[in-house]
Amino acid sequence: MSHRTVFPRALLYAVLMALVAFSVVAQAPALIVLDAWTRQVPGSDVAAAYLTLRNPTTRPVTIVSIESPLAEHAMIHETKTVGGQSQMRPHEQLVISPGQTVKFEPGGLHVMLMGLTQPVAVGKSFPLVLLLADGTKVQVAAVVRPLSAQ
Ligand SMILES: [Cu+2]
Repeated sequence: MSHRTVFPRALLYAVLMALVAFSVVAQAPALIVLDAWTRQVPGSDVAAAYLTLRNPTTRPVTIVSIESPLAEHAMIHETKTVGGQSQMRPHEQLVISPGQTVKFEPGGLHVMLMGLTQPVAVGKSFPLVLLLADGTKVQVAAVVRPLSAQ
């Protein structure tokens, strides 16, 4: 067998393996995101978003950052009551254990959206992008609910 016939076969094999790898990744999401929403706060340029994260894999999943085209800056915050006072603190990295579900909800973990670039009407949604430690980006649509939503 000459070198000329071997090379294209190797290339074809590499392309096929890449396609197989891609389809495996597409079938097994690294992170399941459910029920993403935010409260509309008229006149405010900050908002908190909530969601539920589930790790369906057998490895820990680490969220390193969150972004949204709607906000100049987004980060994970945690509300804690210290000495009877409610305080918010940045929560740097969030590690979700295999099989674990983490709920962001009012009074606890939330996505802090700062510098909102445009108002979003109740009932509409906007993208939130979660960046994982392995470089994967997970995009979800967060629904805007009225100020009274719990
Ligand atoms: Cu906050």
